[in-house]
Amino acid sequence: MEWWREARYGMFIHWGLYSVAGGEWKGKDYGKEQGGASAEWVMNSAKVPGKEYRETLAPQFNPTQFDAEKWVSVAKASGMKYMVITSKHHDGFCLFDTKATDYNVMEASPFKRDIIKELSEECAKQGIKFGVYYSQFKDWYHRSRGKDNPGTLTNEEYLKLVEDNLEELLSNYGEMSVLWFDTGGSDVIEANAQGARVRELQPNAVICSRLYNRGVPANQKKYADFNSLRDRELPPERMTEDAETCMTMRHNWGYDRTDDAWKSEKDIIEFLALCGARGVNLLLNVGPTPEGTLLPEETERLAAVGEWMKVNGES
Ligand code: JFZ
Repeated sequence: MEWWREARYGMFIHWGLYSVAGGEWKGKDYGKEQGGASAEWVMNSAKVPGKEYRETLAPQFNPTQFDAEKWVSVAKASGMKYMVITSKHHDGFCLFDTKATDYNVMEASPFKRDIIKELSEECAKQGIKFGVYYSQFKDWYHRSRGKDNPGTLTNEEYLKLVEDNLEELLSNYGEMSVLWFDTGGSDVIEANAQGARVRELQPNAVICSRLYNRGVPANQKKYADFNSLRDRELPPERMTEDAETCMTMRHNWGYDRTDDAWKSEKDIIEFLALCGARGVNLLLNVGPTPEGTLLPEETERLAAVGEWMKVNGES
């Protein structure tokens, strides 16, 4: 945990097929729904069958402007010490080279570049710790969502997919520093097995407690609200716990074409300072475009934090 405790501030990246949709499906905007659902949830919100979602979006996923060197440099200049990217979000699409499903960037999209490989190598080069978000429970493509959307795999096959994906992510990309599981729901036996595999293959990786759906203790509702940390009264006995919060720069995590709810530079810096004061790491999210770029609104904010960090951050 040593590096992680010192790291304090990292980059979260939500990127995938949903970025192509940009929060819209058939002209309707799904990215504005408050209280959870946002652009990266469009498949679920618009009830899109897996086949249709894939056939519509995967052929369009061709982010030719993607440049790992640029993204990692921007993170580093902002004072960030680690990076976590969605290797597979709830839509099931894999941004890495996997043999376990053909629903991946190499086989299903024209891009045919292993995004996880390029970013992990660049992070190693620039001295930034690298980790992946992996949606181990929700997978609207491979797993059944009811009889209208049966999914491509049985539940047993799905668990095997997770096992195989973890094996690949933990073996093929050098040091994996974070395994950011999300929205737990798996039974404890599955979750234990997945956690144990991480421990075996990458003993130093930090594992997100959402593997067990423990990210948000029910009796700590204030804890759950990313944007109310400033109002949160942390009981003294929790002050020494390892904790991380994540915040996105506007409403959505994934790229959204119309979301203008940008947080100000001041808000972000204040929030980061507050996290620092309370010993909580901040994973600040960007949602890159389908072309593979960060938005100017994002790079401006990251640069502003970088200026502040030069004076106030620890190196
Ligand atoms: C989850 C995802 O569903 C979402 O798409 C995004 O990846 C986000 C980082 O994580 O959404 C959550 C999960 C938990 C809470 C809020 C959003 N929570 O506990 O308040």
